[in-house]
Amino acid sequence: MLRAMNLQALIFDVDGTLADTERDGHRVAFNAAFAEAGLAWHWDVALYGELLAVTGGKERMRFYAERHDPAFLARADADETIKTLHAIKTRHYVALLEGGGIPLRPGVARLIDEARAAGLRLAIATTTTPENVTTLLKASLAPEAANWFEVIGAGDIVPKKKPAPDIYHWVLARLGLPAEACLVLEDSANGLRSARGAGLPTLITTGIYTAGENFAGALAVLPDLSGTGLADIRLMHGIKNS
Ligand code: XBP
Ligand code: MG
Repeated sequence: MLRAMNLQALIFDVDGTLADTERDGHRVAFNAAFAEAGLAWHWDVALYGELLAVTGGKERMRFYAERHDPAFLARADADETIKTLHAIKTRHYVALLEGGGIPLRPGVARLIDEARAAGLRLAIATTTTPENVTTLLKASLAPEAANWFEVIGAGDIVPKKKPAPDIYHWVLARLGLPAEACLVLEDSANGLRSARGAGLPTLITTGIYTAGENFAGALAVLPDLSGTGLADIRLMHGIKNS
């Protein structure tokens, strides 16, 4: 059956979707922050994959401490320390991005160019810190690229992060569009749950950490966007799968 509403906006997740930021970006920055703060925590590649079950850097540190360092959470200043660690982590992460450390995934820049040329509206919905988003766009897409996105929903702007649908509801309200007029690009089961929870048609490009996850309810599941352009995306959007 054909979807009644034309495609009017693309909404992008950031981590894992625009770029493979987790293993060689966020993880490295977390470890640099732990070392700088003199904390004996170290997140290797496999452990970090487990910790990705929880979105949001502050929430992820708390989740780790609950399992591996409960004494840390018993301290009266635990919340403050997590905030401080997160600020240090963001500084390291932004520096890494500014050094051109994380390229965009294949096909992402081309799709954004095509969408802009076609007059589609662009938005972002992510759990990561706003500064991380604008720095990635600037360093890896174009100096003015943050201005191409009409709405950027990021970080603590909503209290409940993905897989809750709140960030997508927030972005949709600001776009002033019904969910059916948009298409979301996500890389994870948490992201898919969040987008589908807001009724949004969602295309998945799997990443290094998310390839084995359950993507039931997605329009399609692709390894990346290298062979997929706006015409393909319009087709996917036009076909109702529910
Ligand atoms: C991304 C995340 C983020 C980053 C860390 O999830 O979980 O928390 O790992 O960013 P999604 P901060 O792609 O589903 O939005 O440390 O800035 O929170
Ligand atoms: Mg993601």
